[in-house]
Amino acid sequence: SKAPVRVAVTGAAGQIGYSLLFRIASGEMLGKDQPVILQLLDLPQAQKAVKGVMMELEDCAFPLLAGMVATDDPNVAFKDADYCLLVGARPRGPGMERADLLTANGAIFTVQGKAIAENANENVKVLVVGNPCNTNAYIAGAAARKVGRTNPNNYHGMLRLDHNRALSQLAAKTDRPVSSLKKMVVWGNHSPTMYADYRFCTSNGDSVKALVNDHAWNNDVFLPTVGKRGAAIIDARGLSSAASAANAAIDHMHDWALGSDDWVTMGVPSDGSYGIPAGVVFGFPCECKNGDFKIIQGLEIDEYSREKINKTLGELEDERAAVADMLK
Ligand code: NAX
Repeated sequence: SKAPVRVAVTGAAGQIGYSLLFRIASGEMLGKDQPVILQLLDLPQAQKAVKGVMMELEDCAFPLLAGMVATDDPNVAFKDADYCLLVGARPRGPGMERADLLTANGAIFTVQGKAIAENANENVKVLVVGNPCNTNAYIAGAAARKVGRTNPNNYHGMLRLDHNRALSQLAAKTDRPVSSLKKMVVWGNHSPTMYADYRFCTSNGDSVKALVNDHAWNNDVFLPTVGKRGAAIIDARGLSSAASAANAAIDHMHDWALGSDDWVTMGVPSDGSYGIPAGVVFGFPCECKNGDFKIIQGLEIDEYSREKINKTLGELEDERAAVADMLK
């Protein structure tokens, strides 16, 4: 049987953690033949709650769960980690401006990026879920780059929830099963500015754009629905998306580790593709094979799409400028 791999999860006592950990331990992320050791990071005041989650994990008697560690020390949590899911982040408090949120999280993700680069497996794969996730991933990657050792391209932000939300909306609109939809992409930031783009999407070989054939629906219904879905969930549930966010994190890591037979949206550091400045963590269409990913090249960007892409890029450039001093 396979040797266990180490999966570090931050924010382990939080609501996404409560959905995520059980699915990792049951083998849904890395395969039903892959034992895992969970390394759980949370703040000192959350350690008791983490212990409670660990008790429940024990009570599941998961055959693949080969060990667990709880800690408030990033150097311990990321030690020899093969996968890191950075879920814990500073939420926006009352009276907190966007810039304050960026710098508060900047402080967390510089520390964690450095701790990962110093302690984790050299081939570590990192996914940032905690918001603002693109910029947090950019910060962690920049801190890691200073250390060296790990691959800066392996610091990702999570766009997969937006991707999955878009697929479900399109399935409903076209009356086709989600499983028939291929080649979806969400460009840009995980925020209402993201651009969910189904121009290349097919369903059993049919063009989804042709099936929908409704530009007004795209512009006035589809994009706002996907972009504001997080707020709609908070409004309905009184809490932010948790199980669906955990599901998207599982999907992202699963496909990255084990391969995808379709395009998947990943927030990855730009290599300059599609005119996105190098280093910006941006939602791109990707393909995964042999534990690696690559950005799909050569897609046509029409005028409408360029405008949408520029808008979400502008927001990311502003975020990047707001944290630039912290990364010197
Ligand atoms: P919770 O508030 O339930 O849990 C967060 C946990 O993180 C808490 O246990 C807290 O103690 C811990 N934490 C805070 N700072 C930490 C640090 N420096 N190191 C380790 N742990 C720390 O939030 P939850 O609902 O689980 O959401 C977590 C994050 O996911 C938030 O930033 C949220 O905005 C983000 N989301 C991202 C999504 C995405 O698609 N990228 C969607 C869902 C979600 O909104």
